[in-house]
Amino acid sequence: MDVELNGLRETALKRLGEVGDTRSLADWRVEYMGKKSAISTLSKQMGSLSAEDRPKFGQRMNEVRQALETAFAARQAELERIEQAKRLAAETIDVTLPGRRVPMGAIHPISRVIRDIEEVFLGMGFSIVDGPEVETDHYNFELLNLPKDHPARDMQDTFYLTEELLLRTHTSPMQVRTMERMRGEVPIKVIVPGRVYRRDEDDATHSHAFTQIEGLVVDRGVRMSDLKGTLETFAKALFGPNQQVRLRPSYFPFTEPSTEVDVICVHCQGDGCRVCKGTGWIEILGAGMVHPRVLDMSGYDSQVYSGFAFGMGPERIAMLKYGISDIRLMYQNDLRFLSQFTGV
Ligand code: FA5
Repeated sequence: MDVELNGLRETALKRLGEVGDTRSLADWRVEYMGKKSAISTLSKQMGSLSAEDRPKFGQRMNEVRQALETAFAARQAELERIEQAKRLAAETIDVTLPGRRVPMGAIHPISRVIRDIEEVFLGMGFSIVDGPEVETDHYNFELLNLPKDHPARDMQDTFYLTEELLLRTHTSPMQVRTMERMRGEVPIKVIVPGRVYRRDEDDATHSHAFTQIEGLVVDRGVRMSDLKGTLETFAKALFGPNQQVRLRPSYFPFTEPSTEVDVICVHCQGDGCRVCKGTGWIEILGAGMVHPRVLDMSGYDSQVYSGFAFGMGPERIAMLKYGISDIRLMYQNDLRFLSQFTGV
């Protein structure tokens, strides 16, 4: 039995030396030290030995077991070291290799202009609010002083969904919705960016779906000079410090007085060119003092409160700012056009 034990030990250690990876090492352990290993079988046979030989053999058996355990642990540590070294070598990163270029997207010129405009008004203490694109006739027209038979309804040809529901033709219904939400509280200072829809023929300067940014300020003692000052600050921030604004009388049913607002033509700096049709000025928005009737209908006593409002088209402003000749370019998603705005 002793001889057998020695032979077993030799074979096990020899095979251990041949084991090349940690997975085969696990197999070795099962084969030479597991429940069904030759050592286990031998130990079960110990019962057949004489009482005198049994402890001696038991001791030998433990020595062999111990020797195999130690050899196993050493081999395991060695193999793990080798495998880790191999893994690290395979994962080596060459930090001197040039990087792969990640194609950069560009912010769409309309989004860019909206963000720029939002920045300017946030800086002046305005907050930004949102409103529904599917609107009621009531908010889009009636509460803006445009009853059903009012001729000025023709100024904005409308997509109706039902008799009462429509796609909003402008962001002005948000004037009323904001005042209703504020329930007579002042001051109100908001801008409302959003999509609007009109049955306009698409051409170089018109789209049937476009963007507007509404502005509304309501408080005690708001005057026309506040409107002009606000728009001047805005125009200088957006187009440069030498910019000026010019107010021309106009008509909107929901403001009184009403005005169209021009800035100095950014192409010729006011000298007169093809873009500004020789006038030196370009119109960028409509504005005015909130009509007393609109204030009263929205829960603000027009004897106590006053306000101004304006509505601008970011597409037209983007065209001016970036020299875009046709509004339709901004809706076609042609990469040759869009990629020009990386880094703008
Ligand atoms: C209005 O829509 C008024 N609600 C603006 C307003 C608000 C006046 C508050 C007074 C007080 P208007 O129809 O002019 O006004 O449109 C405003 C801006 O939207 C225009 O200056 C122009 O920049 C833009 N716009 C109008 N129609 C189109 C169109 N079809 N395509 C692209 N932009 C347009």
